[in-house]
This record gives sequence, C-alpha cells and structure tokens, in this order.
Amino acid sequence: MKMTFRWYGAGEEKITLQEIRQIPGVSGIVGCLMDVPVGEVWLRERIAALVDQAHAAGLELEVIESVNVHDDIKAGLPTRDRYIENYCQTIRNLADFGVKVICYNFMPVFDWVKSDLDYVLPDGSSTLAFEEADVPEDPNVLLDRYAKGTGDFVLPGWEPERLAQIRHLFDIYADVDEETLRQNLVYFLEGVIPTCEECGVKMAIHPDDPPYSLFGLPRIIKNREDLDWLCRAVDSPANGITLCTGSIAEDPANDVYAILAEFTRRGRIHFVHARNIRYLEPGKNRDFYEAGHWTGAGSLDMFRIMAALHDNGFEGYIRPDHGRMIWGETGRAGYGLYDRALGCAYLNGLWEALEKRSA
Ligand code: DNO
Repeated sequence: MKMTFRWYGAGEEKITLQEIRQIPGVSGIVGCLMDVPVGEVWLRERIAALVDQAHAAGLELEVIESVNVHDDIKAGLPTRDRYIENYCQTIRNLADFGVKVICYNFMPVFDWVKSDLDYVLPDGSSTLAFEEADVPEDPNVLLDRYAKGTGDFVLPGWEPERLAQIRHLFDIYADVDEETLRQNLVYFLEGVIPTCEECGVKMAIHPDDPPYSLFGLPRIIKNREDLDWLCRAVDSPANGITLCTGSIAEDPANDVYAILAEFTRRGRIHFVHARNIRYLEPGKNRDFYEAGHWTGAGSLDMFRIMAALHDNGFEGYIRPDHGRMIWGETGRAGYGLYDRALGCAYLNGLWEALEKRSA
C-alpha cells in the first residue's frame, strides 16, 4: 500500500509540496495538469516539469488524476478516434516519466455532483453534502451554486470552458442510453489498453458519484455488477478500478466491504479513494454528508475498509479522499490540507495495526 495525497499544481492551489512532505507516511502526490484542455496530448516537457517538482520535494509522482476522457469518446462521435490516439500518446508520455496509474471517469457531462459544498456540521467544520431534493432540475442552477461556493478555485471536472457548452453536451448525449455508453467505454478501452500494456501503465476508472442517474444522463459504473462487467469486457489487469469508498457507499444497497475484498482479490483495484460518509436518514433515502475519516464520524467502518484491502493483498495506491474544512482553512471544496492530513495519519494507523496483527 502506498499512501498518496492529491495535489493540483503550484499555480492551482495554495497547499505546497513541502507541506505535503511533512505528513507522516505519504510517499507521493497524485498529480495532474489542470490547464491542458480535455482531449489534447499532455506534452513531455510539462510532465517532466511536474515530476521534477515532486522529486525535488522528496515525493513520488506515480498516479495521475485525471486524464479526462473527451465527451466525443463517451458519446461515441466519429471524432473519437482522434481523441483516443491523443490519449494513447499521453499514456506513453506519462509512462516515460514513471507514471504507473491513470485515474479517469466515464460519466457523461458532469464529474461528481454534490448539492452543497459548504454544509456546516455541529462542530463548526464544513463539508460536502448530497440531498436529492436539493438537486435542481436545471443543471445551470447547480453550476451557479458551484461558482459561488468554490472561492477562486475551479472544481475538478467542472472546468468552465467545458461547462460553457453545457447545452451542446446534453445534445450529444440525447441518444446515448446505458447500453450505448457501455459500448463506447469498451471502444475506448480497446483503444487504450494495448498501449497501457506495452508501457506498464494501469487505467483505473472512478465509479459514478453518486452511483445513480442524475439529470436523465446514463451512468454505468455504479455497483458490483457494473465493476464485474467492466473487468470482463476488456480482460486485462491494465483495465482496473479506482475504488472510491464514498462513491460506492452513496448507494446504501452496495456492500462496499465485499466489493473491496472481491476486486482486490481479482487484482483490479489499483487506486483507492478512502472516504467516510454519514447517511442523513438511513433507511429513508440516500442523502449523506462527507464525514471526517474516523469511523465514529460517519456511517462506514473504516477499519473494515482497510482490512478488506489488507487481508486480500492490496498493493496499490491509496489517498484520503475529500476532507472537511477545519481550523479556519479555506480553499478548494473537499481539498483542504488539514483534514486530509488527519485522514492520512488515521488510515496509516489502521494499516500499521493490520500489518502488526497479522505479522
Ligand atoms: C472528486 C474526485 C473526482 C475524480 C474523477 C476521476 O473529488 O474524486 O473528480 O477525480 O471522477 O476522473
């Protein structure tokens, strides 16, 4: 298990690599090039500069989150082949600089969706929350809310230039149902997995967040059956998963512990986003907020989560997922320094206990 920490880049956030380096037990960052428009090749010079920065701070850079997939690929437009070629070139370029895992998602139009980016908890900290009744019918209303709630920072997956074309994006998905989206994912994977196998890179799909349809858009990575389908559809270890415990558990019908155990055993979980959530009205609906990582703070048993990984031979990368804003910190929603650093320490502590117990 390698503990990592997501970092958006020097111009993109105020958390520094030196600060990340001081979190005990973090071996590397999960990096990205936020300013490369989706679909374009990531240039070698840019990758080299990012890797050099990480190494100079004593950190590895072996995981990228995300190389986003162009909507023309997800919607299956004729232009997709050009974007798949670009994706393959990006994979080769990243591999040359030591990258081992690429996290991506296959959600149409939007990346993750929450209804509230500043949900205040009784202890005064603030967090992300999802209350279904509070998701507006018109996605533009949500976009305005996001623009207000994020200060100076662009939310990952919600890049303004992409969202400016939201009408166009909805149009290209008009005839794309779940089955077509599945075929488009297989087409994409058949295009990129041979390149991954050649250069020792693993693809790791992020589950849909939340794992059910919103705004009438299809979603196909929601539960155990979908993950099983994915693994069989292109049967290569390079075709793997970013298992996000929060996203999977957002549907209470999903057994997150069993899913973690099964797909770790099958060698398909290359990256884990470890997050706790608290259901607001268990048994009544699927609403939740993102809790601190500690088991007692939420509805998930983080010891069982780490044990499912540990006891099934997990050797991949993990990062604490979203943190709350605590101790007066401000910044990109979900991605402050303090609460995520507490998450690292706690998850590392659970892992140490598991290691020593089984020694
Ligand atoms: C949210 C993240 C997602 C994730 C993408 C992967 O905070 O977990 O934005 O990075 O879905 O492509």
